[in-house]
Amino acid sequence: MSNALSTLSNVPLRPFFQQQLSMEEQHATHVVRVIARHGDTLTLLGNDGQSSLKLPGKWRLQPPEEQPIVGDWLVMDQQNQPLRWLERLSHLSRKAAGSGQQTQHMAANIDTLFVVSSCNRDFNPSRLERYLALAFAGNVQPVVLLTKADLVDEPEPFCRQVESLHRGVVAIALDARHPDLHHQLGPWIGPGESVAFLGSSGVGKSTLINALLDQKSMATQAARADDDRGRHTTTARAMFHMKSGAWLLDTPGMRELRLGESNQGLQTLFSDIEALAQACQYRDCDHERTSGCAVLAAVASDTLDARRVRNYLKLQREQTYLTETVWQQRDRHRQFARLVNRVKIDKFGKR
Ligand SMILES: Nc1nc2c(ncn2[C@@H]2O[C@H](COP(=O)(O)OP(=O)(O)OP(=O)(O)O)[C@@H](O)[C@H]2O)c(=O)[nH]1
Ligand SMILES: [Zn+2]
Repeated sequence: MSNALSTLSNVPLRPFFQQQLSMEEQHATHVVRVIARHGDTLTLLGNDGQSSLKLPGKWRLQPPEEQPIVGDWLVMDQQNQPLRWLERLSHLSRKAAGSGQQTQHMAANIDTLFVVSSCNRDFNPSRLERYLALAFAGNVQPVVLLTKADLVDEPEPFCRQVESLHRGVVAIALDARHPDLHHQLGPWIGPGESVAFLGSSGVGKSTLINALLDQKSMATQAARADDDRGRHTTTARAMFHMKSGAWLLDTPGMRELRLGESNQGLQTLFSDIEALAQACQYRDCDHERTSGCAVLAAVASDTLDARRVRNYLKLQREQTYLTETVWQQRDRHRQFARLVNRVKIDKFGKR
């Protein structure tokens, strides 16, 4: 099965993962990476190439958050059976579109999330904040790529605006079709790095990805692999080699994400607002109408951007909505119905 395209490109395992292996394990086991998952079947890539593995019973019975996902590193014994997976460096998850409460565990061990927006029509700081929160929630470094820089006179102000959203956020304005792309993204796409792209439709994600991917690796994306019984199966991969030696994680639906359930991302992104809120007069201040609100005072004195506060409150409401249980949701709907009834009675004097 071994061929140059489908091996781990000779990049040594990162120290973060390496140090999780005992001395004994370093001799008696090997690690492989999960590069796709379809139902209970994992596609694995190791130094010997690609293989399939039916999820062992001990894992199948676990809740989804305790099962291996794309990007995980598995420790395999000498019989090629999985022992465990290594602690994750990062973990991107989202709420499944349209399915209410379900969390989808998208990818593990992504180093950089390229958040793609364009300098013109798509540019929207509130949407960018949503993506940044998602990256922070998963412990992934976000890098904002502002495409279509060639279509505006001055792309720099867009970059400054993005960088003002959160300390340390890097924004790069570029033409996605420019041959110099590899150089511009060089710091994040070195050998062994794992990256993913995220952004609205039409901003240039496919253009970027097609330029960066190793096209020969794309051709093998539906590679045939042996499953655990030696049968041949056809598997669609979710991770691809880039020309630079980095890994691209790309699954259908990966490019458009909604917020996950972790509150951590919002806390990181809006830490200044949360710090201010400590000084609000009431602990349950809604930062909208409550008197003695330190956040509103900061907006009034122009030291805090009103748009950011609005987006913070909006994303927080969304989060609350996403994480409430079915029972809490039912309760909220009932309360709302009661409120509507009361208004009707007040207004029309009848039910
Ligand atoms: N002028 C210019 N055009 C660009 C740039 N990036 C992308 N485009 C064009 O914008 C259009 C949309 O680009 P895509 O790469 O298909 O966008 P996408 O984000 O993949 O869109 P979806 O596939 O719908 O998610 C194409 O016609 C690209 O050639 C850029 O930096 N400058
Ligand atoms: Zn307040």
